[in-house]
Formats: sequence, structure tokens, C-alpha cells
Amino acid sequence: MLQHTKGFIFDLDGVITDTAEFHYLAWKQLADEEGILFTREDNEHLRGISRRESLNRLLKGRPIDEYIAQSWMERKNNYYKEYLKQITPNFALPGVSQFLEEASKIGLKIGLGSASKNAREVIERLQLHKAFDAIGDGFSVVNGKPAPDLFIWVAGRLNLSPHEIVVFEDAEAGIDAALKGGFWTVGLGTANVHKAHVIAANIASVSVQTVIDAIEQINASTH
Ligand code: B16
Ligand code: MG
Repeated sequence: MLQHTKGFIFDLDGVITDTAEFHYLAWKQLADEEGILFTREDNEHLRGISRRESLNRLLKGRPIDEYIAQSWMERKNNYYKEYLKQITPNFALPGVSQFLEEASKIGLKIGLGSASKNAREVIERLQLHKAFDAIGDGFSVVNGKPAPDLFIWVAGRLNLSPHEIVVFEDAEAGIDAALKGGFWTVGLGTANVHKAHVIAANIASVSVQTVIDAIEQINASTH
């Protein structure tokens, strides 16, 4: 069978590493200082969502002036960046670097598609930046996930079409974005990823070949 999968795009938080806890601690500090109730459960709904949209959800409809919104986001980001200093290559989730190596060995192009404006710093601290042929982050497009724009932007950088790429995501907003863009999808973890073509617990529980085979099989059965 002619392999039609030519590239992989990975989300960052929840797929390559787990920065969700740092996002939680940083938002929590801001929320506590401002007397806003914010729980770990609330934080689960911020997965894959931009910083601005996260603040809107944190405020639960409470209106604030734009200059206050900007200063709160800056404060949260400063707290978050302090946590990022702890990141070393050991913070990559299990199996990630082997998976990336395996994928590039068989000639797949590899992209990153993260909503985070800190994605480059994180990927450099993980010492994984050399594994990526293209990095799309929170600065790349105007419309973030669940809009498909970011993944389409990365696909363009990889010189591939969406139907030649598999997107790995841990968040509903990310799976929706990838499906809207016409990508193949692998949903990872415990959040709401049931719409993905293939579902797995994490990267360590799949191999590059099992993912390709599963996608090729679905593709063959729908043509
Ligand atoms: P920043 P991903 C996302 O990363 C996080 O899941 C989300 O919680 C965060 O709000 C967003 O990045 C923006 O992050 O404030 O650093 O720009 O999952 O798309 O890699
Ligand atoms: Mg994510």
C-alpha cells in the first residue's frame, strides 16, 4: 500500500509535555490575588485555549476594562514564565523523544502546533527544537483553536496538505480545529477527544507505525 501519511503535527501542552499544571498555578495565583474562585477543574477547560480566552473563562462573564485585562494576562504570564525555568529535557512526556526520532527516521515531516506564545521557550528547554521542521505557536495566526488556522499554517510550512498529516492533540478545541482543517487526528489523554480518528492514552502507548496503519486503514475504508 502506498503510504499517504507524510507528516505529523504535535500539540505541545498535554502531548509533548505537561505545562497544564504550571498554567493552573499561575492562573490560580492571579485568581487568589483578585479574589476570584478558580479550581483545578476550571483549569481543565482552559486546555488548548488562548491566554485571552482563558482569562474570559476565568472571569465567567464578569466585565473588566481592557487595560486591566492586559495587565492581568501579563501578570499571569510572568508567574508562568517563572515556572518554565524548572523545565529540563526530563519534562518531556514518556516516549516522546523516541516517537519523534522514529517518525523522522522514516522520513515524516514534523511540526508543532501550539496555542502558546511560550511554545518556543518550552520546546528549547526540552531540547527538542531540532526535531521540528516547523513551529507554529501563539504568534503564528490570529484565530486560535478551535479555528483550523494554526494547523493549516504549520501544514503550509511543512509543504504538505492537511490530508497528508496526522495531528496529535489532547484537547477538544484542538481536535475540532484539526478536523475542521481536514487533518487526520489522534486524540490523547482523558479530556474530550472522542471525535478523533484514533484515540490513545498517551504517546508512549502507540508507535509511529501503528498510528500510520490505523489512519491508512480508515482512509482505505472510506475511499
Ligand atoms: P500562553 P497548547 C496551550 O498550549 C495551553 O493548553 C493553554 O492552557 C494555554 O492557555 C495556551 O497554550 C496559551 O498559552 O499563555 O503560554 O500563550 O496545548 O496549545 O500547546
Ligand atoms: Mg494541549
